[in-house]
Amino acid sequence: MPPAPKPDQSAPAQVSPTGVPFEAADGDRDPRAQGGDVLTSPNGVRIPDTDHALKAGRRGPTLLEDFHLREKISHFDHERIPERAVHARGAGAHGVFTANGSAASITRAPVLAEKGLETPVFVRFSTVLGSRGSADTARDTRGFATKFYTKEGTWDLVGNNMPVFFIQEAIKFPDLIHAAKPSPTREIPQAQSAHDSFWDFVSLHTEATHHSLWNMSDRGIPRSYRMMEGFGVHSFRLVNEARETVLVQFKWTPKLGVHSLTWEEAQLAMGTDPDFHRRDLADAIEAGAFPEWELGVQVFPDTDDQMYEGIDLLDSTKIVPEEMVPVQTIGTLRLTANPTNYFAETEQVAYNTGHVVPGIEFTNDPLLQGRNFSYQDTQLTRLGGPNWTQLPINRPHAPVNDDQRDGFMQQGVPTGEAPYTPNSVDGGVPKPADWAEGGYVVVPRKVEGEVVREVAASFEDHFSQPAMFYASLSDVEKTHVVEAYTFELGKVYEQAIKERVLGVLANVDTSLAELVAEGLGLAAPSGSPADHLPPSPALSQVTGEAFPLDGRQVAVVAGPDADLAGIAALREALDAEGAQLKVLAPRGGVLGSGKDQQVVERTNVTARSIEFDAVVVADGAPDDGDIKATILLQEALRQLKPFAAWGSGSGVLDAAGVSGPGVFTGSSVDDVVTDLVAAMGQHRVWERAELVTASAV
Ligand code: HDD
Repeated sequence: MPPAPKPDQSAPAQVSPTGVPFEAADGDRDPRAQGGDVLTSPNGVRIPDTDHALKAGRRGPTLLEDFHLREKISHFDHERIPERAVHARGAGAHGVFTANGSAASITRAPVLAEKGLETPVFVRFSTVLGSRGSADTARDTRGFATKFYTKEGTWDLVGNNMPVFFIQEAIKFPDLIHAAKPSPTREIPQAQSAHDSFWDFVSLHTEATHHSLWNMSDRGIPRSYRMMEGFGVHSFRLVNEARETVLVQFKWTPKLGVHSLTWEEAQLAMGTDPDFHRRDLADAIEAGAFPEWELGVQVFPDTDDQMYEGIDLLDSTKIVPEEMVPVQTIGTLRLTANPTNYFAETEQVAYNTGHVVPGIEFTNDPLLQGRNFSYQDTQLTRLGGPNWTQLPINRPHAPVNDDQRDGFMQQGVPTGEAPYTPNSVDGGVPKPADWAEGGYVVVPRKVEGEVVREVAASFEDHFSQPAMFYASLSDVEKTHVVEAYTFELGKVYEQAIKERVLGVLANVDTSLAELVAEGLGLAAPSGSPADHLPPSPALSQVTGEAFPLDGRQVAVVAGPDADLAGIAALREALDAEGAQLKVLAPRGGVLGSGKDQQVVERTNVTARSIEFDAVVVADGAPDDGDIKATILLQEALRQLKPFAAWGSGSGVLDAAGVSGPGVFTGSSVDDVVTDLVAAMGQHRVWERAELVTASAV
């Protein structure tokens, strides 16, 4: 028998059986996924008929021999994989991260440090609690997970749109999720925290108070994935070329600002457009309105105690206010392409906090340490085995030569005789890499202490930070927090749980506890609100800053007699701002003819207020009091949306009772469009908030 050929070490470590290198993750089509124009079996055999089974006679029994029938149905039977235990509902997109070079002094990771370096990414946004088919706009934390395909290996930054987490230690995660997921008896409610066991858990684990405040704030119901911040939550350790270390916390800041839905909008969307966020993201990318975020870091000295000005940097229920330590921008993320196939990309993408690259290390945060075990472990079940990093969306863009072999769904055809290191049989490769060769060499750090099941005393402060958060909100945001608690606790059956939550709130803010108690018809408990740091303006979403309108939606109420030239002019003006105009009329079809002709995109039957960021009424729009049109206008009024009307359109607004701040009228489009655009840049007409009844929002 001839000796086995020596492996060619210059060849890619893994090639498919067809010889196609496994580098297709950035979009090259893998011929095994889909190739040629002819229908085939999974085996590649051309199929003449996929609608009729092979039978013994036209009316006779079906034959087991029909391999196409068997394979077609059997594959279908196995099409579903387990959904994620949490974050099951999500939407993803491809993009690019570009470093600006300013992190060069603190990390050796080129993805963050090398000025102008472009790294491909795949980002997945998600809700936490709902099942895969649940509605996007449930009140919940949003996941913001980014896979950086760096040349040094894959780095996963698996964050949320809130900078703090429910719990301080990973060991509590199963309890938290058991309490937050639907009840084990009736399996309700779906995608909701408004139930007994959730509030039971968070009131018994008061470390959850800070996160609950964020969840009950407007952050729990984002307007769009494109308008959310993202946070790495934990402190990470960055290491530079000189092996000096700092601690950092990562933050994504959206270029479009941080904006939310109202609770009424969120609830309506759950019924009328459960895919609201998924659609918004895909539509914006398809329209070329590529969402962007700046990646920033707060940098802290890597001291022995890992505290900053009394704030424990290892406690994931705490933040360091940006006014104390500013966020420094180190790069930009741009999402530029929708997935080609939802399952292959968004469903099969698998993140792992344990995936880091040289220059990025962990801290002792007990939440992070537990996560580093959990993510790898969960993929073994969810994706069926240890080879999940070989799936196209998960494949590293760095060469892989890992001595790992076999396992379910092995897709590579590894070469060589010696899958162990060191070896002499395969020419001594693969061989370990030291620091100079880019090896992941951990910078030594001192650890000492007794083996205990305890946490540091600083972990016991559960109220000062939620108190700071609440104090930092504007009045309208505080009102929303009160309403959210009142709604959620109103759905709780056990009086004792409601009272316990009120007792917790009394340690945060007296008026918050009193207002929620009043809404529930319960006595306000006495408490002692915690001392806290000064309010942090960075925590409020109502800033007065004007943001771009990319991907914003505007309805123009029209009809057969509407001023079509005016609508065309409005569309042009909004296009220039990146916003999209949708014509809304009593019936479908086309309005007018010639160059000003307008296609009706929504009718009074198919449209709902939640779809639009502003509503305009055209001159000549019907003022027949259609109840659906009136409801849309009145909802938009309560939702604090800007309005405009020209010509007779203002009469339609009057008839629906729409007036006051943020309602712009004139005789032509030119008269109103500047004010409309300016008001939309503020997201909502906040001055109207006090004029609409609290019960409506
Ligand atoms: Fe987690 C998924 C974010 C704590 C265990 N988590 C998951 C996803 C995000 C987060 C965004 C979805 C990833 C995707 O889109 O596929 N998780 C967080 C954040 C945490 C956190 C920001 C705290 C700072 N997670 C956490 C703990 C544990 C887990 C403490 C377990 C001890 N998380 C999981 C998981 C998931 C997951 C069960 C489900 C699907 C998956 O991992 O891939 O392993």
